[in-house]
Amino acid sequence: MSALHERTLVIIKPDGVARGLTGEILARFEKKGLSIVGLKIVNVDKATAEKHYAEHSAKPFFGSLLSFITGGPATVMCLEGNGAIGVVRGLVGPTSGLKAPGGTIRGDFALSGQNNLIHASDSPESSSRELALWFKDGELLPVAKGSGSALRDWVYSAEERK
Ligand code: FUP
Repeated sequence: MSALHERTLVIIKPDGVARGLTGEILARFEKKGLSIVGLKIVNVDKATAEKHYAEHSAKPFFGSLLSFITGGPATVMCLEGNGAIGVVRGLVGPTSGLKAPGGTIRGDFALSGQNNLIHASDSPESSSRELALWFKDGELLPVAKGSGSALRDWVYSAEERK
């Protein structure tokens, strides 16, 4: 896959959905020029939550993190675009809503360390693992070939699209 087609897994966590921020958050990604290539709303089950946060299983906050993420519907999506993983992490901001600077999603809408609205993959390895965990085969749009995407034709220069 070329750099323009980098994909990342993003979750609007139960606090974001319950607070009515799904549209606001989605709009930020769309306005940046990222493509939504998968999108669904789910009640997160405990087994999926445990797999998703496996790297934190030994941490003291693991139990409360699982309760939080399974506590209500979450919006799960796959975003695609040039450098999508790093770009989305930048838009999301640092983990704590208290420390995240204004202009980032967490900085603008969160005041908590745990109820921080959103998850975004932090590396290509995490993205591959997380996309396979949250989306079944066939649930994501295939990569549009050539200049098949009108969005891409305007978001990127001709050179970047080659
Ligand atoms: P991030 O990559 O910014 O989403 O953050 P981490 O992967 O380090 O942490 C995953 C989630 O654990 C965070 F979104 C919030 C939660 N967390 C806590 O609940 N307590 C803590 O002390 C640290 C993180």
